[in-house]
Amino acid sequence: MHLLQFSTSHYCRKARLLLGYKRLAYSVENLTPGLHILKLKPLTGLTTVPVLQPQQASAPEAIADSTAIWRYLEQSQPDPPLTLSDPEQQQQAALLEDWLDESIGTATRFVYYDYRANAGKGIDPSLMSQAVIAIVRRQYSITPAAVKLAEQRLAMAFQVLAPWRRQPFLLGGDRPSLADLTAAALLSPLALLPHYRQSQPWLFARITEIHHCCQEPLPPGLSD
Ligand SMILES: N[C@@H](CCC(=O)N[C@@H](CS)C(=O)NCC(=O)O)C(=O)O
Repeated sequence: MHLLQFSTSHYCRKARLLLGYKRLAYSVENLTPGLHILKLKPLTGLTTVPVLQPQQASAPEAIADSTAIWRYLEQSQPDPPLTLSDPEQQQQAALLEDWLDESIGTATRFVYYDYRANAGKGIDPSLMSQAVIAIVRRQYSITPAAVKLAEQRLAMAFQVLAPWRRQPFLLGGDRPSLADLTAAALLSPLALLPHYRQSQPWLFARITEIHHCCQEPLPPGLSD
C-alpha cells in the first residue's frame, strides 16, 4: 500500500490511523502543496489528499477521499473491524463521520491556521512557514468572521462529542468505530492551541488513546 499525502494534513492523519488500526504496512509519499495537482488530477480526477494506492492485482489504482479509503480497507481487510455490529449504531457512526469530515475538519483548519498566523506565530515564524500559512488562509478564505463561525462550530462539537468524556469510544462498547478515528484525526491540530488544551483536557486524552490503539505517532503538541 502506498499513501499520497501532505505530511501536516489532518485528513491524511485519518488515513494513517485507518491503516494503522488495520495493522497494514504502507509507504508514504509527501506531496508538495501546489505541485500536488499535477500528480493527483490525472490519477483521481480530484485535487485532494489523502490518496491510497493499494498496489494489488484487481484493486483500483488509486482511491481518493478518506471515507472511500475506509470503505475500501473495511472491505478488503475486515479484521479488525471498524464497522459496529449493531446497524443502528453503525448508522450513527457513519453520520458522525460525515459531519466531522464535512464540517468539523474544516472548522479545525480555520481555527488552527488563524492561530498559527497570529498568537501562535512563534511556533514557526520562518518566512517559508508563514508564506505557506498565508497561502492556505487565502485558498480557504480564512477571514476573522469565518474563524468566529468555526469556533462556534467547534464549541458545538464538544457538546455533541460529550459521550467521549465518560467512555473510551464515542458509541460505547469495547472497540472504536470509524467515528472515533475520524474525531481523533480531525480535531488533533487543536493540541497546539493552549485554549483548547486547557478547556477540553478529556479530548486530548481520547486523541492520545486512539493514536496508541492505531500505532500512529502522536500529533504535534501531544507527546508520549
Ligand atoms: N473530504 C476529503 C478532504 C481532504 C482534504 O480537504 N484535503 C486537503 C488537505 S487537508 C487537500 O488535499 N487540499 C488540497 C486541495 O484541495 O487542492 C477527505 O476526507 O479526504
